[in-house]
Amino acid sequence: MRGTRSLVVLKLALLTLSSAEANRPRGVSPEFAKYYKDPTTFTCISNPSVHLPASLVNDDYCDCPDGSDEPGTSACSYLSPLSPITPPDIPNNDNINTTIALPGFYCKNKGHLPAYVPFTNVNDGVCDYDTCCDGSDEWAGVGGTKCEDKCKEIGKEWRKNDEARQKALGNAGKRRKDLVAEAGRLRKEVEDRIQSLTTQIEGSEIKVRNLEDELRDVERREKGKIVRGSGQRKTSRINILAGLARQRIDELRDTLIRVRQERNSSKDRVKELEAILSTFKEEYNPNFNDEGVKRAVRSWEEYAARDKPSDGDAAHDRDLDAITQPDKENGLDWDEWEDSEESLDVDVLYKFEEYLPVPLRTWLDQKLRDLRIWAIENGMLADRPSDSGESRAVSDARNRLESAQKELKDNTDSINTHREDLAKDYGPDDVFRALKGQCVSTDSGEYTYEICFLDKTTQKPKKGGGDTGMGNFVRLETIFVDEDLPPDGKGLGSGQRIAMRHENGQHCWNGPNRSTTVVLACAEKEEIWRIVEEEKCVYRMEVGTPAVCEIGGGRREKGRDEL
Ligand code: MAN
Repeated sequence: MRGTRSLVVLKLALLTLSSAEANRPRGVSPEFAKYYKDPTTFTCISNPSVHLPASLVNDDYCDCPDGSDEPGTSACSYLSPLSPITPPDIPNNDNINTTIALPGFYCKNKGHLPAYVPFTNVNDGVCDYDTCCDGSDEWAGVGGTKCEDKCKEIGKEWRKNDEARQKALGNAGKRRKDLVAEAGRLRKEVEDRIQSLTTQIEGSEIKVRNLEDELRDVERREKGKIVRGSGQRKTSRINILAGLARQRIDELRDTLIRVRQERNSSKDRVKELEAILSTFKEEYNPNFNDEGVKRAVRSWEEYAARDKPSDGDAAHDRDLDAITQPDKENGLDWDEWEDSEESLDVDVLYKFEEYLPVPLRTWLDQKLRDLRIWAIENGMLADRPSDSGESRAVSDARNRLESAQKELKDNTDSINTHREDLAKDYGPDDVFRALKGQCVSTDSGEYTYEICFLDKTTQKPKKGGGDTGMGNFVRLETIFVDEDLPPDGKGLGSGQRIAMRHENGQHCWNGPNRSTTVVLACAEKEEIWRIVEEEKCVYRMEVGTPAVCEIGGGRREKGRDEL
């Protein structure tokens, strides 16, 4: 069989033939029957000024410039064929005479779908069953060719496959609906997040403004505090005492730990020696009259008979364990005592206030602070020297402000990212949003290839070794493809297709950065069909997905509506 190469096939509704149509000349379709009605004269379809006797129709000689007098032979097949897909828009223009007026030889294909066969295939000695299942294209029996009518079985098989295709298409359509619904849900999630971030940002902005005010106030208030002497932070006697005590206790603890370790190791040695001596006593031979040995055994027996000191007091040991724990675990926080500022802000200047009634004391206190601030701000009094570091109150207020500012920045960054995401092209109905980050892979040659949708394509060597980036997703494109659809339907077919462009993959030695165009077509599920390295490090992946069904991914076999 000649396959689907350059065959002209039209899917037509089964028409009830009128008797006039039944009598039309060989190779004429119902669509063109009207031009062949006159039993005496034939007028060339595209060249109406040329009239011929009707007997010259199908006489195997090309008389009309548009070949319309030979609908059932190959006599005019040297003329340029009409576009197989565009329906014939026949121009009434005698100058256009090199294009054939008819789409091809019409096979009725009873029991299957009628179709046109190119005129070059008529009586060429080959049965074109894939388009002309009734074998009528070989009516002359050239070289003894006989093409029996196979439309019944071919039609049956086609209908079976068509049913499966329709079912697959139905499933794919359902899957696409689910994907669109999921994409809608994800979009809504982003919109909701933007909404809540907007509210949070408003709150954060107010918080930052308040904390800025607070910091200013605290700084101002702190300036009002009179600083002793040079202004350097002074350490009180209690702080010094706490520091010394801590140092001393640390020394004692370290010593205790060391002494316990030494004691334990001595205990172990004594045990070992006792074991040696008791074995010695058991095993020595008393028949040898060695005075030295006998004396030693006696001494050992006396030693062993004496009261042994108890083998350590477990409770005492536990106490020692507890004592040697860090002070914090014993409830003693030295930092508290060493850093205590309790007495720092008490200034001699204020001491007399203690003898005043409270309201008066408060008023006076405020006045003194204001006076001090005024003096500092007007250069009459020195501010806290910068090397004094800021007070805890100021640094606390600054920390609060900084963390609110950070929260505001994080929320602003996040809202911007979400807004950019909403503006991105996720394809028709936003459908690819639902596939984002989903990965599929397949083996091809020495590699496994992977696509993670809207993310990247990767080449992974099967024999181990590092993965190679084949490009990161940059945009969606629309491209035109024109390919034969394989029998299993896993291919691009012909027509406009959505493609995903991936660029800036790993650099190719002596070549460009790797890039991949992923061309999509309708399928029941996501799957990679084919990978081709079109040029060095320039890849093309053919991928099926329900996401593109019904929207320019529905596959059309060359000249035939497939889905
Ligand atoms: C690797 C693979 C190939 C590529 C060469 C180029 O082997 O990425 O696809 O052609 O590198 O050097």
